[in-house]
Formats: sequence, C-alpha cells, structure tokens
Amino acid sequence: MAEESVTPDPMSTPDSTPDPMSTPVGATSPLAPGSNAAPSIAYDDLRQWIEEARKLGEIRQVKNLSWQRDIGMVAEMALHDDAAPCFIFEEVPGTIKGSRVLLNFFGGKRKNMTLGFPTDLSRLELSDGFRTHYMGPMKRVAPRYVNDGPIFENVMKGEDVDITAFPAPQWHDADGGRYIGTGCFNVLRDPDDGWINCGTYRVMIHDAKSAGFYISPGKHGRQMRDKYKARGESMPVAVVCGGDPMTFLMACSEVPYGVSEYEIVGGMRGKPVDVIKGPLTGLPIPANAEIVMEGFVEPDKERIEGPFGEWTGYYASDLRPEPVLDIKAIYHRNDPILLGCSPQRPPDEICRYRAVVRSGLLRENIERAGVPGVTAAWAHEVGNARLLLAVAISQRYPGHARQAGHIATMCHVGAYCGRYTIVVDDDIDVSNLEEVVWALITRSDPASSIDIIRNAWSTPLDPRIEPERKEAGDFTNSRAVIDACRPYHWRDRFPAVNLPSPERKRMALQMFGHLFKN
Ligand SMILES: Cc1cc2nc3c(=O)[nH]c(=O)nc-3n(C[C@H](O)[C@H](O)[C@H](O)COP(=O)(O)O)c2cc1C
Ligand SMILES: [Mn+2]
Repeated sequence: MAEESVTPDPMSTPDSTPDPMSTPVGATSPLAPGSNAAPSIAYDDLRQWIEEARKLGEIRQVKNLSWQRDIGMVAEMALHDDAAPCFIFEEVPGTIKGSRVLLNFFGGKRKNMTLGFPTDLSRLELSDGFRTHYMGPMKRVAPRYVNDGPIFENVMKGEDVDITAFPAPQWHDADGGRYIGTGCFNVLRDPDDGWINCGTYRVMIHDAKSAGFYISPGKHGRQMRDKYKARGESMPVAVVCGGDPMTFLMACSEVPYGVSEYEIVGGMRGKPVDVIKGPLTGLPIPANAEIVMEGFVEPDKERIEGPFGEWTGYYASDLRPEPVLDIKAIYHRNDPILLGCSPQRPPDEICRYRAVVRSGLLRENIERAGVPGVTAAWAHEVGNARLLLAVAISQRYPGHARQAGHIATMCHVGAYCGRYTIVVDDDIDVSNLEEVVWALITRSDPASSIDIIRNAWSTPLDPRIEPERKEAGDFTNSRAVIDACRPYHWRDRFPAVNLPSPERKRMALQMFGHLFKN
C-alpha cells in the first residue's frame, strides 16, 4: 500500500511538538472513573470503523433505497434515536456501482468505541475522558506524507468528472439540492502562513463538475477564503467525504487557530495521519479516505447555495450566492462510502457527538483561561452544543461565578452562536437539563443574576436575528450569562437542599432497595 515519502510537510510542525499552551489541566476527574485507563482508537479509516461497529452488532445494511427521497426519510427517523443502528445504504439506484451511504455513526455503544473508550462510560464520563486524555495534553503529531493509497483506486479527471454519480441524498424535502458534503471536511491552506485547516462545511451539488459550500463568517476556513478573495486569487480546495470518523470529529470542532486538525488527530492516535499531496492542489488528502474532490474556487464566481435544513432546527439563512468549487478531479476507493451527517431539529445525532466533544473542549478552554474550581461543563444537546451552556464551579471568591460564565460564553468553543450560559454550584449535574433548570429557577434572581453581552459573534444561520439586520450584513446576537449559584456572600445562609445525605442514601438503599426489585 502506501509508501513513506521523503518530503516532509513544510507547513506543519515537527512530530510531537509540544503546544506552548498545553499545560495539562485537571488531569483526573472524579466524574470519570474510567478516564485513567488510556483510550485506544481501534480504527484508522471508515472501513475499519465499520468492522468495529459490526462487532458491537450495530450495523444495518439496507439495499435499494432512493437518494431522491428514501434515505432522507430514514435519516429523519434514525437520527433522533440514540438506539437506532448505524445504517449503510447499498445499491442506491442510479449511482456508481458499489457506492454506499453511511448514516448515524454516533449512537449506541459505538459512540464510546469511536472515541476509543470502554462502552460502559456515561456521556459525561466519555466527555471527561476525551478532555483529560486528548484535549488537556493536546499533543500534536504532524501528518506523514505517503505517495499512494486506496483513495487513488479510481480517478475521474477532466471530462469524466461527475459528482452527481455518487449517492448524495436529498436530505430534507425543502433543501435546495443534494448535499454530498455533510459528514465531510474541506482542506484549505492559509495563503499567508501556509498552515493547513480541515473544517466541516456543507457542500451542495450544483452540477456534474461544480459544487457550492457555505462557511459562516469567522470560521478558520472562512478567514482563509476571505483572504484569497481579497487577493483576487483562486483558492485550492480538497473536499474529503468519508474520511475516518475521528478526523471528521476534529474537523467540526474548535481546534485552535493556526493548528492543523490533522496534527491533533495524530496526537490523539499517537501516530501520524497518512496523507498524500493532492496532484492538482498540493493539499494533503487522507490516503485512506473514501471520496475526495479536488478543485479551485475563483474569487468572483458565485452561485445560489441552499437552503439547507440546519442544526438550529430551521432554514434560517436566506438563499444566498456562495462560492463555487470547480471540481477538476475526483478520487475514490472501490465501492466508496459517503459519510452522511444530515442535521435535524435538535437533539439529533450531531448534538450527540458535539455535546461530548465540545463539552470537553469547553471545560478545557475555561480552565486554560485561568478559571479555578471548574468541576464540570456541558454544552447541551438541545442547543446543538452551542445555544445553551452549563458550567459547574466550586465557588472560591466573590465574582468567581461571573468570571466562569463570561469566559465560557466568549472562549473559542462558546463564542460562536451561543445564547444562554448558566453557571451552577458543583452539587448540580450540569449534563442533566432538569437539575440545571432547577438551579436556575431556585438560585438565580432575574433582576440581579443576568449579565447581557451584546454584538457577539453569530451567523446568518441564527434564527433570531431580524431579517433587516441580516440583510444589512449584521450577524451578531446577544448573550445572557446567568449566575445560578448560591450568592457567594450569603451562601452559608442559603436554605439547605431537601435531599438525603449520601450516608442516608446508602442506608436507604441497603435497607429498602429490595422493595424496588421485581
Ligand atoms: C455535520 C456538520 C455540518 C457543518 N456544516 C457547517 C457549515 O455548513 N458551515 C460552517 O461554517 N460550519 C459548519 N459546521 C461547523 C464547523 O464544522 C465547525 O464550526 C468547525 O469548528 C469549523 O472549523 P474551522 O474553524 O477550522 O473552520 C458543521 C458541523 C457539522 C458537525
Ligand atoms: Mn480549524
């Protein structure tokens, strides 16, 4: 298979370069009993991942459903159900022989397997394990350049390029087109510094040789796109559909600016990601991805993209002209698999993985900003891990709760399209929506506990920005930072909680537990 290349990537840091910001914080957590055992990621690509999920009995193969309607209909049912299997749709009529669509990868026991942890950890424990083992150390291992790989088993070039031949579904009835890019990522190179960014942005098929993609203002990929446009230069792009699930998860997460997502995945795996220099763009593409498109975006070429049923649960951005990717080549493995992650009204599959990954990153971000005493953080599923954040602290000084709340709201993970941040005491389980709301309604005082932040970073996808402001290009929103902790200066006189002590709870279980068994 792939052969090691002699050319090191000039753009990436040497193997295992320590991140200057990476002092490990909160190395262990009482919430994650399993987090001391080192995780182990059992797959390198999507096919190996499928074999692991199959061992768990969670793969269901279905033949002969249409991309026009059927796959989208199954998606709408399956993605709201954590217990639903991972579907592989085969023999989709009218598409390349052997091509497939994979849906609902992050559910059931395979969630923990995907991140390399035992299947019995709760989602809070999983998130905490993710943070302490991967994000706290944030090791970086540069990708390894190889000369060949299974991605080149099939090549379409020039006149042969036909993106419509792949089984990209019409995900929702009212979408403006077929979205081939959902569980995908775009590889871009910064025109100033040359660093490589991988980011997940939706990709719609325009026709056989062109696609549209949408990047919200402020994303790393958008900053790069804006630079190419300002220079009047064409932008090389590689779109990876069906990369390995771990690379996908990091491409849709808040990895620090200037750091390649490939390096983070290498650090998590403890070995480099194998990439090949794209023949046309020179961009690093995973040697074992399923489908990769290579092409260029010309600075002044735009076409209407969307609408697309988005992660907020709405069609919120108007039809708008977006850049066009002129596809110059498509590479794919034999019997290629398209990874599909179509957004549904929350909570859905996307919320499942985003809550686990982003909650870990959120706590990491808050601690790195120097806030002590953070005991847990949860980016709630109902807000797609963005619109509702909860942070628990063990209060140490006056103003501590506001500090934690403002930083959670404005750190890299919290800043984009948030709405409400609730800070609670450490007796509250932040991942339990009812406990958080109970703290909110009993420990906060609306007149004095809420700070408002105005003109914060949001997006055309935000359903609560007035149409007039959107038309004027103002995509900012406001935030509420809610202090739902017992007020610091009289916390000792706050009424006691009506719950049994741990000792009484243990005794009750011992004495009366049998009454609850069948
Ligand atoms: C399934 C899925 C689809 C996404 N689609 C988009 C999109 O169309 N546009 C966008 O700006 N962000 C989208 N995101 C979010 C970005 O991937 C995420 O903000 C990421 O951190 C951006 O990376 P970057 O800052 O390196 O550009 C999507 C995320 C997921 C999970
Ligand atoms: Mn990035």
